[in-house]
Amino acid sequence: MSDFRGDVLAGLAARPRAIPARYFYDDQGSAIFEEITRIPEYYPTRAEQALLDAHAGEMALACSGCAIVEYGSGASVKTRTLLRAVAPAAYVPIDISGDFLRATADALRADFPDMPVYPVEADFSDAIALPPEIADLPKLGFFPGSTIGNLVPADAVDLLRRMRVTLGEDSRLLIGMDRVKDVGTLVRAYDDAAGVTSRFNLNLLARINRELDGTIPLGAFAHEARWNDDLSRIEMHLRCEADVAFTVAGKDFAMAACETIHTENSHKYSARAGRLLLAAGGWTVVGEWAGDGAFALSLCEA
Ligand code: AVI
Repeated sequence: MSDFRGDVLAGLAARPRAIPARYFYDDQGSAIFEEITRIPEYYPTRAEQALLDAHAGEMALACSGCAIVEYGSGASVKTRTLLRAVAPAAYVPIDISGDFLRATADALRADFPDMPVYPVEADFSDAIALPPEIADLPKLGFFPGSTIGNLVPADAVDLLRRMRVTLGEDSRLLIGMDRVKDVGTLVRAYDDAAGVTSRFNLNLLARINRELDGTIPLGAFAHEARWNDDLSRIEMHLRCEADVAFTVAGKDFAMAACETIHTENSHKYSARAGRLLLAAGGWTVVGEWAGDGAFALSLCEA
C-alpha cells in the first residue's frame, strides 16, 4: 500500500532527493494530467489513439470472447475504441481512484449495455485479485499510455511478470510504449509552452503542503524536464532557485539553490529495447503497430 507521508519524508531526506511519481495523481493532479493529454506538444496520447483508430480491428482478431483487463484505466477514453472493436465478454477496469473508477464504470455500462463491467479498486503495483466472474474467460490485458515507461526497468519487469501471473497462461497483453526520438520533441512534450506540465509537477509540492502540513515555498521551485541519454528517459525535476528551509509533517528540511527533487522518469524504448523488456517480463510480441514510429502498441502472448 502507498504511504504518502513516509515516502515524501524519506524522499526529501534522500540524496539525490526523489519522490515517487505516483503521488502526482491526487484529484487536482489527475485533472491536470487530463489537460496534458490535450496540449499540442504532448504527442503520446494522440499517437496512441490514432493507432487504435486505425488498427483496433486487427488487434481485436486475436481476442474474441475475451475479458479485457485494463491497468490504470483512468477516464478509459482510449478503451472505448478497443471495446467497440473487440466487443469483449467482460471489461475489468483497475484503478487506484475509487470514485473515478465507479463513475467511469457507470458511464461505460450506459454506453455498452450488453457488456458486464467489473471495476477493481487497486494499485496495480500490488497483487491484484481479478473478479471471479471472469475466471473462465481468456484475458486481454490492456496497458496503454506508456505508463510502463514511468517505472525503472527492474520494476517494469516485475510488473509485467505479475501481470502474466494475474492474467493467466493463455492471456494476451496490449501495451503502449513511447519510442526514442529526437531530444527536442521529447523535452518539449514534458516542458510545454503553456506551462501545463510545470503546473502538474509543482502540484506535487502543493499536495505535500495541503496534506502533510507543509510550508514549502512553491515560488522558490521551477519545473525542469531533461533527457537522460544513458538511461533513455525524460526526467522531471523540481529545481530550487534559492536557498530555502521548510517543514513537512513537523520535520525540518533545507535545500540549497540549484538542488533538485527528482519527481518522474518517463523511459522511451526503441523497438528492440521494448521487445527485450517485454521478453524479460515473460511476454512474446506477436503484433506491433507503430505508425510513423513515434509510439508503439504491441500485442503480446504470455
Ligand atoms: C502517465 N505517464 C505515461 C505520463 C508520461 O508521459 O510519462 C505522465 C506525464 N508526465 C508528464 N507529462 C506526462
